[in-house]
Amino acid sequence: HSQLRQGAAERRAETHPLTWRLREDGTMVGLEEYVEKKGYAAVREVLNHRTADDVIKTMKEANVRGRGGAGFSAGVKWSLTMKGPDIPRGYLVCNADEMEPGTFKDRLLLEQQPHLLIEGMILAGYANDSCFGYIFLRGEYLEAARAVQRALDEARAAGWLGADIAGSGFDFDIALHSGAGRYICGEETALINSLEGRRANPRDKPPFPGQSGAWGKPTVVNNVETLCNAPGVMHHGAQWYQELSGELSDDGGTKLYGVSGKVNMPGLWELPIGTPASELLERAGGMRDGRTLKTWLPGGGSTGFLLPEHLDSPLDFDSIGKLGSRLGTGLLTVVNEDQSVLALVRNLEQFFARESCGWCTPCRDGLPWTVKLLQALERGEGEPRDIEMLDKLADDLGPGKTFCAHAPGAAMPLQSALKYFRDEFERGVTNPAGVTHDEPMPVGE
Ligand code: L3W
Repeated sequence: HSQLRQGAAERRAETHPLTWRLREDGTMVGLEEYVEKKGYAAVREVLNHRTADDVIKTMKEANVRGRGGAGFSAGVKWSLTMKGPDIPRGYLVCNADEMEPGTFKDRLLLEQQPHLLIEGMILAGYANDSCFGYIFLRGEYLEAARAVQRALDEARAAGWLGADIAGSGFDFDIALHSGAGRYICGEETALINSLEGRRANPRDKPPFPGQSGAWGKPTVVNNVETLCNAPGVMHHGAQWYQELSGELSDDGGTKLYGVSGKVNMPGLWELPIGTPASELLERAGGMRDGRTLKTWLPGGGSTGFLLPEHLDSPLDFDSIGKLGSRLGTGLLTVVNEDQSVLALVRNLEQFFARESCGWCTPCRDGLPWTVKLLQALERGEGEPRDIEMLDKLADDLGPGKTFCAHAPGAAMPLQSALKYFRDEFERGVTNPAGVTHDEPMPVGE
């Protein structure tokens, strides 16, 4: 298996050298090097010789699933975008507002492979008949902003952006828009509001952005890593992409996986999607200083805790979903035996409470309440009813009760911690009188 995985990653590098393989020295791949490695060849070919429907069909066949965390098929999303002679042309938006706790994959792609992203955006723009593209970048990503801006200038000067790209008659350009550092702006409809200059509250769906998005026009929002898949798929075809993951997963392609926590070598690796978590942990050099793994989050703070016994599971959307968690961003947060899951969950819920836009009641009021109860348990001042209340809150924050996935995301680590580490919560109950924590909790404390 190990050989197979290695082989697939190598094959990608050999057959499509413009691959996003990240560099040891962290430098950016400039235009000259990118073009030397067949960069923008897919754009020239597709824009001149293939139809938008053909691009969408190929993306569907390749089964490129959204790498922002939800795993929705990119090809299906593109096929659902409203387009046609009577429909106004809309926008293609790259969601580069990476702020998920424990997640740092898009930053490295943006810093090192901005031309790959631009090429992916041109292809996506063409497939969706978009008139203009935006890269919505997390405000704190200054190095990424420099790299992306340089690449946009290079691409424009070379005729890969602007009017009549590669003599095809297709006009498309891209602007970089830096956000102001709010997690909720990563939610696609909040992002659209923010882009329009409005307050970043999520919108109710449907209508999905593909029907009515930025300025009421059809808008496709895709994650950085998702868009970086398009040039390879269009250059080599769906089958090539499928073979990269081979028997490991029904999902096609590779995935950027990462590990953080007390391991010997925290980092980021591009591996075939479906690689088991155990192999990733091995690549990270195992636990540091003889520590024992207690639990792990598979893909950011809005996913559910899993146990060491789940390590052999393939890291793909369906396999992790079957375990009651979500693949999310695929960057593992590793927790060792000396760490308190209760404290970790309190920290995450504090983050989610602070980052809530406040639009929906369960999220606005439920998250600070959750933090208050967790803090009381942490201090050892919990009341007997607190754990029951946390169970109820986790349920009330769950899917279907809010406009967006912020509260359901926050519920996942809480619910799974209550399931697997209930003893830690129970140890915090020492206040049978129950009068200490009825005052309101200041959010963001
Ligand atoms: C057309 C339909 N489009 C769904 C589209 C939808 C969206 C995509 C996924 O949350 C999660 C969240 C975070 N017609 C459609 C349709 N779509 N049905 O598919 O939609 P959905 O609702 O499954 O998820 P979402 O609202 O996009 C994403 C979690 O990801 N998360 C956060 C990651 C944050 C980062 C970051 O900081 N960069 O990645 C990580 O797991 O909690 O649960 O485009 O329009 N019928």
